[in-house]
Amino acid sequence: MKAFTAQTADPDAVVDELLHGGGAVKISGLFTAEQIAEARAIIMEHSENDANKATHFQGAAEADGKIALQRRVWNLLAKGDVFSAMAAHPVLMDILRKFLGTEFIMGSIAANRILPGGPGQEPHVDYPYWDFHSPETHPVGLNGSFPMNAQVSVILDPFTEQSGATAYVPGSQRELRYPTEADDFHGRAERMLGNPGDVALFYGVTWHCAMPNTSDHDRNAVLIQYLPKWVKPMEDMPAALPQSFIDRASPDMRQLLGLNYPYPEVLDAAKAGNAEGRT
Ligand SMILES: O=C(O)CCC(=O)C(=O)O
Ligand SMILES: [Fe+2]
Repeated sequence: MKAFTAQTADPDAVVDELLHGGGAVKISGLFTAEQIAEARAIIMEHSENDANKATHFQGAAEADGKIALQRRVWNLLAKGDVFSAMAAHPVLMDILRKFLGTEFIMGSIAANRILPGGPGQEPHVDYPYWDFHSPETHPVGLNGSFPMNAQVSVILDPFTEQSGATAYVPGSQRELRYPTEADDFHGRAERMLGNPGDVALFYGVTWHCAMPNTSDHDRNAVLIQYLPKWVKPMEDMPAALPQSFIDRASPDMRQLLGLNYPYPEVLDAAKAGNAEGRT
């Protein structure tokens, strides 16, 4: 992964690397050690008591009775203000405005905790392409030439080969499809290695997956999905958050929650008058 810092993460350079380069970059220096420790503690506590949640790309783990070794914590915005600070970090907002359009939204913010012994995931692409194993359910000619997804992983524990750092195939985002046996995903994959506080930012069309955790420690990350304003988000965040959160949300957070773009709307009941057009 090309590596940037909070100071060097030029939006044009990052966007070029996501679309036309490896498909993933590392950015360090965005978060303090205190923020990382707080986020990790909240996730460990929630996932300790509430292990049984919806998850993805874990079919083999479910069949093997190992699904509880990869735990999700959903709806993180409601579980600590530190997660709002992560989602709306100004360096990320600047890059994502270039990549997904100035009015981009957030589709999900969740934790992925892989316990020691956790088996990892199957190689995949992310929402809204995640069911592209059935391409006929998508429009004819759909490809990855413009982005409808960006993924941020905020790394909370050492991401090493042993702990199950995300594997990905650099350059695979240039052709939207699921990898086949002949693509030799595991032979060609590199790893998103990093230290607590680092961010891996990638284009979700890049083939990737969480890998088995053979270390002796938990491997936690905050996974944030960003989308253009008009893609249906994966989590219904406004419905899952208390009204008090929405009432005090910053302008950037309101944008991320999709509140600036009101469709679908009951237009029969909407304010009368011209609502769109250049003049
Ligand atoms: O946690 C990871 O390493 C990757 C998770 C992921 O790709 C997913 O859940 O879609
Ligand atoms: Fe993924």
